[in-house]
Amino acid sequence: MVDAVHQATKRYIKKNKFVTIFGGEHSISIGTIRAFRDYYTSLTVLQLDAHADLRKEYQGSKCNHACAVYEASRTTNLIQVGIRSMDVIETTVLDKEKTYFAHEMALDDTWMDSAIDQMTDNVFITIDLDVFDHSIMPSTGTPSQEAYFGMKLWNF
Ligand SMILES: [Mn+2]
Repeated sequence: MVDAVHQATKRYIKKNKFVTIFGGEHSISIGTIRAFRDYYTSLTVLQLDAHADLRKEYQGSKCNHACAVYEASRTTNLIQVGIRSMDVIETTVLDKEKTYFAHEMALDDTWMDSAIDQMTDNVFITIDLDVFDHSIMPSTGTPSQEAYFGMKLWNF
């Protein structure tokens, strides 16, 4: 599936389309990011997500949604925003300088300028809807508690 998504995404980039992809879950980003990396040097991946998704492998697969940006963390300029959940193993991969945790974002909005300053000219944005507060987005596959990010983003 990852390879098929990779090839299909490349086809549309080649046609000069503005490629937007909707996945049933986050593993769709693995092949998509590969395709953008094929075309853009110094690619930034901006990930909006409650979860770090930095596991090298999960439940016997490197293509699990829990691994969605592991490869990107090795091959692109990955910036993670809204993170509030991860496994301890992911802290060995996570770049604290480029990770904006929800509980810190709620108290200090300088993260926005800081994140923008870290971006290159070519930015691929991936949004996991569980980054939003449950009150806005209640039916995600792996909901994460703590409502700070949604509250701050939407000024509730
Ligand atoms: Mn998530």
